[in-house]
Amino acid sequence: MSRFIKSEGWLDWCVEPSKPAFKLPAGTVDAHCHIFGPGDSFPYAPERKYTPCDASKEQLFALRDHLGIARNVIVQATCHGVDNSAMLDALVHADGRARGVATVRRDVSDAELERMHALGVRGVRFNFLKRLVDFTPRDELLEIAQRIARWNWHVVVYFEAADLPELWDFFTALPTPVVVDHLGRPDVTQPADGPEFDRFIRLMDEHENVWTKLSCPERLSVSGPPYRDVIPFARRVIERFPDRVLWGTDWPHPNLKQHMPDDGLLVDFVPHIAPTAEQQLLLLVRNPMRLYWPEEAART
Ligand code: 0GY
Repeated sequence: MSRFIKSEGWLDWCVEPSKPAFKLPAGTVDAHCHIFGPGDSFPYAPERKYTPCDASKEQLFALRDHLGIARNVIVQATCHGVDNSAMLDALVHADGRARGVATVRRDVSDAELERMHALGVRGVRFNFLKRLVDFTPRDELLEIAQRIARWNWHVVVYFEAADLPELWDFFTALPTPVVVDHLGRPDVTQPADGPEFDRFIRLMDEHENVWTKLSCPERLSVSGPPYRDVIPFARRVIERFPDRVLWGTDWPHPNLKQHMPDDGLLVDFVPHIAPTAEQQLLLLVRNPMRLYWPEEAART
């Protein structure tokens, strides 16, 4: 029995996902997933906003193999705060098949950044969702971004579409590649060619260092599975920026309220957003390799 009690209404990840009908290309990278604990080995942070069910590295690697994924990018989950040990432990045990995105504060030492780089961390995440994190001053974030640029890391940003105007100047001042989580979380009840999503497209148009993840249809969708209402948004982005998009499962899907997706069906969603073989190769293999394993990408 874990000493941690899950948040009320918590939905656990799907234990028996289906085998996808869509065959992922060889070398596919799941560029957005998390590890939760297990809490007894890697305790959840006191300042966390939710307490999840456990989701261990072994369970993540089993899902990877079941779905036909080759590699993972493990993004530090907010329930672990700035203690990156569960994520780093997963990198250590991944046989080189995982990279990480950490959460740090300005007091992180250069020695710690160096250590994390050696273990496979290639980015930091800045989170702007009030339900997930407390506010961090922009000057602190900018200082972190300037320091991590030295290791050729990038910044992953998570925000809601309605907050983009206020965050625009900060994002466009960042000196690194900037990877936007989950298509910038558009309101999919608005048109994909409407003013709100136009603003996001303009961000990517005007700033060639901005990338995005075509992830989380299950989180963005209002109509529910099979998430058809998300398709026009993802298609608009991949058609315009085919070499700056990533894909990820978002396993173990924190904080979903209505349903838990079958991860096999999330794989089967890929050809709906990336219909051509060329788009699939860029989205699933070439782009994430360029960002997370550039030394290998250069050889292929
Ligand atoms: C996601 C989305 C969420 C949570 C986190 O680190 C996290 O806690 O990222 C969310 O609740 O929307 O990307 O997994």
